[in-house]
Amino acid sequence: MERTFVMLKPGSIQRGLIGHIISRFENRGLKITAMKMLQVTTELAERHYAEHKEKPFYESLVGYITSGPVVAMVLEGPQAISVVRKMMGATDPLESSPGTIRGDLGLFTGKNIVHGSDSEASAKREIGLFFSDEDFVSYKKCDEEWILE
Ligand code: IDP
Ligand code: MG
Repeated sequence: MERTFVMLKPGSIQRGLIGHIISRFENRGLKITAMKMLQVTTELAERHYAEHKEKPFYESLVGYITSGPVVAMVLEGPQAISVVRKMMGATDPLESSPGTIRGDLGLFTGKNIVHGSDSEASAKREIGLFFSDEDFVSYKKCDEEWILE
């Protein structure tokens, strides 16, 4: 099974959308294997968004992600990385289809309310930034036989 890193950005928490967004992933059949709420430090934000360091929006991006608590999690499932990216929708909520998380729950790119890894390499790197081995719980969900083939 593939693992991906998902982060509910500060707007999700402030707007009371934690449960709603997590429900979408649960309802899809993805399995949560690690999860925590935390305040992202500037140092962690800079490492997480290192690829965007030269972009004009970098400072506001780091400012937003450190502006309040986030909920970070690892989701597991078949092709979890692309499944989550499709569920999130486009980076710009105005370009995201209705039915996607970003398309249903926001209007501005700088405040799109969820992050998901964009590749296997990013997933591995981002999971490593936020979680250590002991944060993972290994368990079987009783609905797996009704979801997985
Ligand atoms: P992604 O989150 O869909 O992978 P990235 O290009 O990796 O998109 O950008 C990371 C985050 O930076 C986006 O989710 C968004 O919050 C923010 N961002 C990207 N492009 C812009 C922009 O043009 N203006 C403001 N914020 C942006
Ligand atoms: Mg990205």
